[in-house]
Amino acid sequence: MNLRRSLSVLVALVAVLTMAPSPAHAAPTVGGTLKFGWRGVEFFAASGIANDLRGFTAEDGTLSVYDTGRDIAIDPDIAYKCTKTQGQDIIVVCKFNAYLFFQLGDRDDRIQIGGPIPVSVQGGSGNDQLDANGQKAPASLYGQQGDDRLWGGPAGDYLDVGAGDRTKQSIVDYWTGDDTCKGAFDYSVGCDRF
Ligand SMILES: [Ca+2]
Ligand SMILES: [Ca+2]
Repeated sequence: MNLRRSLSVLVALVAVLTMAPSPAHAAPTVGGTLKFGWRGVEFFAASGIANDLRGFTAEDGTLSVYDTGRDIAIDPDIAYKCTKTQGQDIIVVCKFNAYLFFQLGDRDDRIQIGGPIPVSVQGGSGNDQLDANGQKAPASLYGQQGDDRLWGGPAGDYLDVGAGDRTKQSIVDYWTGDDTCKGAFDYSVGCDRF
């Protein structure tokens, strides 16, 4: 074996040895990032993701967020207030007496929110389903672009489907709160103001 051939074999061997082993389970995609901003604890979706989110709050200021089947990045500034548990879903729990805000970004997203702390959601582009049936405190839901469907909760909510095909957008609130409904829609239940 000449020197050139030996070197090429060595290079090939090093390349094989330094290749990352393929994990049994690929790391889940990151669905978005949690950070602290002027609206409270804010979730910003990563682009290109059809998010399937849950956001729950408790009386003691505990905020729990997960994006089904995905990971959530935590801004280093609030990492000391948050823990991440990895069960069937990766759940981020932050002890933070603040409002919760979600920006779902592009694609067709879904979110369910619930609890005693006010929550605000911006659906972004795509046909989104924003569900505040579990809320006790007021919800502010903005469908934004696309054809969106909103569900209010028991408090007085602000429900804005935004622009879109009014035959495909809807606002439904089966509760008694004093609800404001905005945007282009033909079908609604429980709106008190327009
Ligand atoms: Ca999204
Ligand atoms: Ca939308």
